[in-house]
Amino acid sequence: MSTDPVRLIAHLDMDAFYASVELLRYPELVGQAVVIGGGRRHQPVETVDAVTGRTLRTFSTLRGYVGRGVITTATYEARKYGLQSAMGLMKAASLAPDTVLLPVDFDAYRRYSRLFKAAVRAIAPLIQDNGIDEIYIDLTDVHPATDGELGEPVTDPWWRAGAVAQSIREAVRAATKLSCSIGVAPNKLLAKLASELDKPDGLTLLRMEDVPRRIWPLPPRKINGIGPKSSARLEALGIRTIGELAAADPAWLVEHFGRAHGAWMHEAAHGRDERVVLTEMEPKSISRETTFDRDLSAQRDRAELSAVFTALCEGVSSDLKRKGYVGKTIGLKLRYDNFKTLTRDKTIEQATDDAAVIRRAAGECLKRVPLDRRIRLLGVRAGALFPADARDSALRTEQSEPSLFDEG
Ligand code: DCP
Ligand code: MG
Repeated sequence: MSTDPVRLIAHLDMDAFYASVELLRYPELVGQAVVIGGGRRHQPVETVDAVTGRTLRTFSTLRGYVGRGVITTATYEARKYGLQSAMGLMKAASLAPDTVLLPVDFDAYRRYSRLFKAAVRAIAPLIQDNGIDEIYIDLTDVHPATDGELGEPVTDPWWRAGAVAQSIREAVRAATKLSCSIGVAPNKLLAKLASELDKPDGLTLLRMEDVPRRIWPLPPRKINGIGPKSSARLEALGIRTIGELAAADPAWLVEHFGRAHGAWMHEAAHGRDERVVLTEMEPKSISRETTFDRDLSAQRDRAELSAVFTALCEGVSSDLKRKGYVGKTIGLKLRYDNFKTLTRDKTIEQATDDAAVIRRAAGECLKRVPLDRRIRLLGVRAGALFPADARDSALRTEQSEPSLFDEG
């Protein structure tokens, strides 16, 4: 028996993600077959009813579609007709011509992606970003906000993980009005398989002992890492389920698929996976500084100092924009010719990535330091960072609801 402590890893995947985001702004389409994949010409046409003053929308359908577009995703209603991601729109039109077709709006999907990830992070900070609509979450050391029903601390780690996963689902829904599916398992491989088992809006706990019953009947291609080629190859060799793969002789697999892939497939089929959740830390600050070739005097070299100062602020601004952050504190760093170093910070009203705003705030910091010695180094820093998208959506949410689509 293994004495390794059990890890509890969750995989969260949003349900029919692009389509669900679109349905938030077109609620009249809820319950209908809808695919996302059109271009601008498939934008719904809005007319105002002269009598009632109500806005009516006319939607494009797949009927008569000619072109090379593909489906990015389909609502679950559309999936009943066999429509699915990556299918050509012309083929989809031949299967279900009355399906509504909407254009893609990646900016909206990215905003919702940021929102749901921030909601999860507030509950469980150890997150691995795994694409626009999915993340891995390490729940091993996360405790639910409340204890058991009788108030006693809960010791069963699976109960705990289930409670935390449930609160994550609720937080995602509160932040986005969207549903997701979560699988909780001892590792990433099984968690990803588990999140699909009860989609949509599912929560599945998958213990190691559940693998034969719930995982082994599935086709091998469900395993992340067994692509169409390996899958076809396995099928040709007579292996149609993960269970059959698990029962196959590892040496025989190695013979057909090479040492690394063959051995890995054997482990995967048994639900074994040691990979850790790779969290990416957000940067705490972004800064630029420069050491002058010769020490500068604030009085005599004023023009040169000022030009360098402005360039540093512009550098910080472009770094922020490139990385997609805004900062709420602007800092100044000064080193004198005697190597004494000073810093000053200013918190600004609204987080920014704008060079002129940074320059103004840093200029105010500069007024708060003595300038009677020569200066050896000058630096500008933006701190208290957060993603620029989060600021945008927070601002919009304050104004009105539903607000994520109201772009200026
Ligand atoms: N996507 C895409 N092209 C693909 C697959 C997916 O553009 N071939 C986009 C659209 C999806 C999003 O990525 O909405 C997430 O992919 P998923 O595989 O998670 O699919 P969905 O979230 O749409 O559906 P599900 O409920 O099955 O997760
Ligand atoms: Mg999804």
